[in-house]
Amino acid sequence: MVGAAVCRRLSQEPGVVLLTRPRDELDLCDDDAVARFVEKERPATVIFAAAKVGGIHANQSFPVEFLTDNLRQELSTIHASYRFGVRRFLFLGSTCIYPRLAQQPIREDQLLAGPLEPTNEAYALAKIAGLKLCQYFRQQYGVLYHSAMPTNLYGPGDNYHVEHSHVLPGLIRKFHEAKITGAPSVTIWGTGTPLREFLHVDDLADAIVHLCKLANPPDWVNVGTSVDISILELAKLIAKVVGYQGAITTDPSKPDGTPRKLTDTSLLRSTGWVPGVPLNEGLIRTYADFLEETQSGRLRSI
Ligand code: GFB
Repeated sequence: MVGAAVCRRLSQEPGVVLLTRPRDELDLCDDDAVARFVEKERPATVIFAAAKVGGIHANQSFPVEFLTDNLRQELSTIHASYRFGVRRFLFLGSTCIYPRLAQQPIREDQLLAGPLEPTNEAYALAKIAGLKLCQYFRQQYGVLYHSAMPTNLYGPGDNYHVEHSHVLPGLIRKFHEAKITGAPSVTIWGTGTPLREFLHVDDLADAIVHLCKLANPPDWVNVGTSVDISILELAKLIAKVVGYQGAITTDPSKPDGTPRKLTDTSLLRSTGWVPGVPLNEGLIRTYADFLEETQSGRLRSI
C-alpha cells in the first residue's frame, strides 16, 4: 500500500527513475539477493516501505514473524545500501514504537521512555531497531539515513483480511458485507473506546517526498494528522459511508490495544508539511477504491 502510493507520488516528480521489485523477484529477507540488487542498480535514494504488517490480532498471533521478518528485511537493506554507496535512506516505521502510555500527543522524544504496548511489541521492537540503525549510520558514517514514523494508515491497496487487517479496512469490509447480506448488526472488537488517528496513504507519500527533499531532516519524525477518533465513532462513520443502517455492537472479549496514540506533528509541520486528506473524504475515496478492487479481483486479503 505505502510503496504503491510513493510510486504514484514520485511519478509526478521530474527526473526520478523508479527502481522497484515485486516480492516474488526480490526477497528482502535474503541478504545476498538484496546486496546483488543494490550493487547492480546503485540507487541514489532508498525509500524503505517494506514490512510485515498487520492489525492487533495479527500482531498478537505472530510475534516471531513480526520481529524476525522485519529485522531481516531492514538489516539486509540498510547494510547493502551503505555498502554500495546509497546516499539517502528513508526508513518507515510506525507510531506503535512509542510507549503504551506515552504522554499525548506523542512527541518524538518519547521514544524508549516507557514500556511498549504488548499487542504490537514485536513489530515495535523491529521498527525501533531500524530507526536506531539509520541514526547510528548517520552519526558514525555521515550518510543521510533518516526515518519517518506514520500513524495508522489507510487507502488504496490496503489489506482487507477479516482477521489480519488493521481496523479501518477491517471495518469497511465488515460493514460492506453486512449491507450486502442484510445482517442486523456488526460487531466491532474491543470496547470501541480506544482512540486512533488515521492518515491517508497518499498524504504519507507526499510527506515522504517532502522529507527526501530536506537537506538536514530530523533523525526521525512523526507523520500524522494530530486528529484522533474513537473506534466506535470510526465504526459509525464507516457505516454511514458504506450505507449500512443496522446496529453496531462491541465485543469486550477482544483486545483494545493501546488506549490512545495521538501524534504530535509539530516537528514535521515546522519543516513546512501539512496533511491534506480529511478522514471523511478519505473514507469515501477508500470505500470507492475497495469496491473497485473487489470488482477487479485486485482486493488484497492476506
Ligand atoms: O489497526 P488496529 O488493528 O491496531 O486497531 P492498532 C485495533 C483497534 O481497533 C483495537 C479495534 O482497539 C481493536 O479492538 N477494532 C475493532 C478492530 N474492530 C476491529 C476489527 O475488525 N479489526 C481490527 N484490526 N481492529 C497497530 C499495530 O495497532 O497499529 C501495528 O498492531 C501498526 O503494528 C499499526 O503499528 C499502525 O492501531 O491497535
